[in-house]
Amino acid sequence: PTVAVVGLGYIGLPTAAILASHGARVIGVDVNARTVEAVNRGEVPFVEPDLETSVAGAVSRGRLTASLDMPEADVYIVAVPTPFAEDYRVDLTYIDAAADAIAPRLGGGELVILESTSPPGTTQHLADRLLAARPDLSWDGSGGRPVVEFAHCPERVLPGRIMVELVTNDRIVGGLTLGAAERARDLYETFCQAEIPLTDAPTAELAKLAENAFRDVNIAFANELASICERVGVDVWELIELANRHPRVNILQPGPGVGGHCIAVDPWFIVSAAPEEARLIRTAREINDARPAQVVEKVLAASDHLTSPRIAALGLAFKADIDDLRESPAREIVGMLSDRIPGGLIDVVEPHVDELPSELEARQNVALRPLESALADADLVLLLVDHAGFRTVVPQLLDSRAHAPAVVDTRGLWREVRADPRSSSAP
Ligand code: SAJ
Repeated sequence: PTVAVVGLGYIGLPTAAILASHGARVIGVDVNARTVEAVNRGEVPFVEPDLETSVAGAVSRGRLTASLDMPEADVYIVAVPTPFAEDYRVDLTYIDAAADAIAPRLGGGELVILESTSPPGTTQHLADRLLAARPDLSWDGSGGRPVVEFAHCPERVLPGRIMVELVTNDRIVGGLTLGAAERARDLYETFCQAEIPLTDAPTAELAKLAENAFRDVNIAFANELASICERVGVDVWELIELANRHPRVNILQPGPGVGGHCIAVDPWFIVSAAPEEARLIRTAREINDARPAQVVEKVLAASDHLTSPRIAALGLAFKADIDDLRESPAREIVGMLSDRIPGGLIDVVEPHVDELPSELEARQNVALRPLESALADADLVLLLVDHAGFRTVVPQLLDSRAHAPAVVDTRGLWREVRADPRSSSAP
């Protein structure tokens, strides 16, 4: 089939590449001309292991092209952002724009798949909008199949492991009709080696949100334990390691907060769909959102004996070994520290980016620096992201210094460093 993948971001581009390498002819559509040009050169505009090889191969074999214009296709996969608006309700602007661009291209018989993470009812909303624009293609309900079919097939891949998890993760498919679900399953089966259970669209929508809310609640539990441990003087990392020796206990890791564009966002879609009922899910969000400010207080306490402290802030990405800065707690912490310590300096070390995001770049007391020189000048070392490159290198570099700086390790990466009485564990 010819598949149009609408939105060439972290999900759309890997999906386009993997479909193209499994027999489909794929046209990737994006509103960003630089993205379209990069893909047509076989390049990838962000860091994701093995993605570039896959894209370059599909482009060179003529299976994958990118375009600013919506093509005619047999299947449309919508993988556009679903951010939230001010009141935590979903912002459907991008989905609506995709629907409006697809509508004039339809000839009848197409399958439209929504992959974007969405609140219950969004697939129906997409169908309603498309068919309102094309009443000639609406199903009159008089038996047979609707002319255009709709399904929700939420992505659930982990950034950093996308090309593996596209193949190995089970995939939920929810159709507005059974026929739509079956057609979507047949397409995903071309590359997905795991199981693909079928359900209805609202169940698939809520299942995806529940998965990310589950993780958020469990991270909030770990973060709450970290605060409790701090209060009673217990090492939270050791505590979790010991508790997890129980065969039915698996506590996640505390940290500086929850970032990324999924786990920090999706639970709110559940809260806004059922505000009275979603009490635990809302509280978990609030606990995780409170973490960055707690880290800032901890850093201030550890540096209050210094008039103009120089801080090496290690990591800006939202988690280890990726270059994605979206909703990153590290970024928020650096911004808050810059406000709270106007006389100090914050040297940010982020080996995965070449420049600071604009809101940090604009600040006089924040700079992007190489690891070695940032550590050499630091009064305080603040570990924000557990990038592999920081694990052993930083303790070695710190050991080589005549005067050891204070250490605030928000990820528990350097347990051996914390043997130093001036250093401290997670806040
Ligand atoms: N984090 C912790 N402690 C932990 C685990 C994570 O503080 O023990 C933090 C991370 O540092 C990061 C945030 O949580 O800031 C989220 O990271 P993550 O690795 O848990 O998840 P994402 O956002 O990269 O990807 C999630 C995944 N969802 C689940 O594991 C249920 C992925 O499978 C989804 O496809 C993705 O969201 C998505 O797109 O929805």
